[in-house]
Amino acid sequence: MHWVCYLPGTTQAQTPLPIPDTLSGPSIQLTLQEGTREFHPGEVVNTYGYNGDLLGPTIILQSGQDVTLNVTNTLPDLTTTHWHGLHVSPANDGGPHSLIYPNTTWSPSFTVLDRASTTGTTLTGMA
Ligand SMILES: [Cu+2]
Repeated sequence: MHWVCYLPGTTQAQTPLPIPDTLSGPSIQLTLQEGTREFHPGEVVNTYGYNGDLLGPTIILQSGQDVTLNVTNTLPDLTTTHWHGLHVSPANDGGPHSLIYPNTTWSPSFTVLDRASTTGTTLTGMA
């Protein structure tokens, strides 16, 4: 299936929208990786993504479940990942104090305390 974006006053876009995968369960693997993407025909740009060249999967967690998230950094520099919106301890939350060096894996493990919601955004950044 291809998703197509229409903008008012324009013709049909030629590039399908990327729809991220979903992941769930007690052990989740996220791999930060380099990639490329051709947003406009003939213009290939360098990208970063989780488990792909752009964006990352939607993670579905159940309140009360235990989860370990294995975040592997295959980028050429150190980075970090933060579970924006999750109720977790600082050691499991990520951010500037939890750097992930190249070719290493950060594995926070916790019980999900949050009630049902659709909020939360995973953030990453080059340090
Ligand atoms: Cu946050």
